[in-house]
Amino acid sequence: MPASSLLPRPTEAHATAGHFTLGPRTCLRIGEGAEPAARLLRTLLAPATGLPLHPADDATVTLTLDRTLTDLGDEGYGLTVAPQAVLLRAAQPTGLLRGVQTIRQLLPPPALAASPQRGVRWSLPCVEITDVPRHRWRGAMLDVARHFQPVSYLRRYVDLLALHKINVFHLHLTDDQGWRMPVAAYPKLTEVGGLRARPDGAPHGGAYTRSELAGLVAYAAERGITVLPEIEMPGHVRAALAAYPHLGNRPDRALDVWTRWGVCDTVLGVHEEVFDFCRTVLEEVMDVFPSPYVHIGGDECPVTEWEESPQARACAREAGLSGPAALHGWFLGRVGAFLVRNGRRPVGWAETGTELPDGFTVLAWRDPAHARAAAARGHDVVNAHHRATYFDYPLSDGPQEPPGQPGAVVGLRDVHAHDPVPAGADPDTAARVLGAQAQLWTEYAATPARLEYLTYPRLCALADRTWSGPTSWTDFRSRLDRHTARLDALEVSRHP
Ligand code: TNX
Repeated sequence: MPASSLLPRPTEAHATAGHFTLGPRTCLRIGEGAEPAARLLRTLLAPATGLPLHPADDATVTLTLDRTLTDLGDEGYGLTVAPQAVLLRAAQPTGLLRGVQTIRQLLPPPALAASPQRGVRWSLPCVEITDVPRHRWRGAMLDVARHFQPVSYLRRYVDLLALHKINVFHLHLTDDQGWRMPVAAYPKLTEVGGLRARPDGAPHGGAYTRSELAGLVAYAAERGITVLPEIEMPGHVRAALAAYPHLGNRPDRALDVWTRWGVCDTVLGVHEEVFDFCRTVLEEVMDVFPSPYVHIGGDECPVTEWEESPQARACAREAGLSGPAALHGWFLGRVGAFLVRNGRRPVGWAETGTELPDGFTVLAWRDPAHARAAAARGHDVVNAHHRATYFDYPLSDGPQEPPGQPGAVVGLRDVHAHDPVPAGADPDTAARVLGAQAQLWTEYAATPARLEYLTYPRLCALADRTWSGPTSWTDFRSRLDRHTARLDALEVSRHP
């Protein structure tokens, strides 16, 4: 496939004459530090091509690190394909992993298939590419709390993210309707909180094992992707309260794992047992997930229970707060400080852009003004504006759309036009915008086929915008038309 079909679009690509063809005798020259990239290239190409790509010192395909190429940053790479040789270079190992995905896209689409493909010439067009991402946070969130997905599917999800050079896989692990991460000290979180009754009595449930999650983290790391874990607090915790009612505001009350969608009134209490719980859970999360960032939710937390609780009101008074509503920021500040003491950076959802404590990285979802406000206060910001990045919203309001999240439509064009830097941002504010991320909430999406239908091709547009910066709609469309052959080879579902 020509370089003009690459998605995301590389920073610079100059096509030259001729082809390089990979065959059974093609070998790899693997520089120091390039072993992970060589392994990934083999892993990705083996199923369809059967090519062994053995190592050899006089090989025609070279993968090498050159730490002096600092302009390439952590993720950039240079790729030269000439008739007799291929050279992939980067300053850092992750850059080589990105370049491997480009090599894969330059091959004919059957190279991406999961089964042996016969009679295909594995040729790459000659080209000179220098490629550096525009934004350093290019994320995709998957909500496995509302509908559980097996870890095998999460691995496929990661594979598809890697193809698009997405680098953050945000796993929404807990919510009112389900708790999916095991915590040794609190076994009922998954035993009780992992299972909910449906209104019709048919149960829905599931939880990961620790080793499945650790395996997923390693799998993602081999593809240059960080798994960002999210544990919701102090709201969106009904599943945890069903398991451990004493963590709430009314310990005498038995609650079920929530069977409805929306914002639930029941939230964590504010007492020391709750902070013990949060620390214990997050210690286990940090053990399993090496991500420098840990997400602790913070969204949609009604304060009615705190207002009605003498204990919460007293806590607010003792902390010198204006009232129970201020416990939200105070709570997140305490837990955030715990993460910071452990060398991690807390992340939270912004409701207004001004309510998260200092030091939080903010996912601004409701309004571009919130992204601006958060950045102006000194927060690092990831733009997750719902009207461009909520892939649970329908793609169109056409009759062919299955019933889904009621809300605004997010069309492919909306995603493509989504600038991570909000309009009107001054240069200081713009510098604090790390990038953008897609959200797939799963109230109305239970099956892998539906998840993929909602994710692609919209994620292609988000990947293009965050890696390449602005591209023209016509250019994007023509690349996407050819990229579709790759998605087809990977059997990405295009029907709900
Ligand atoms: C709002 S955005 C939520 C989620 C829902 C989503 C549905 C955010 C941080 N919270 O709990 O699933 O809307 O679109």
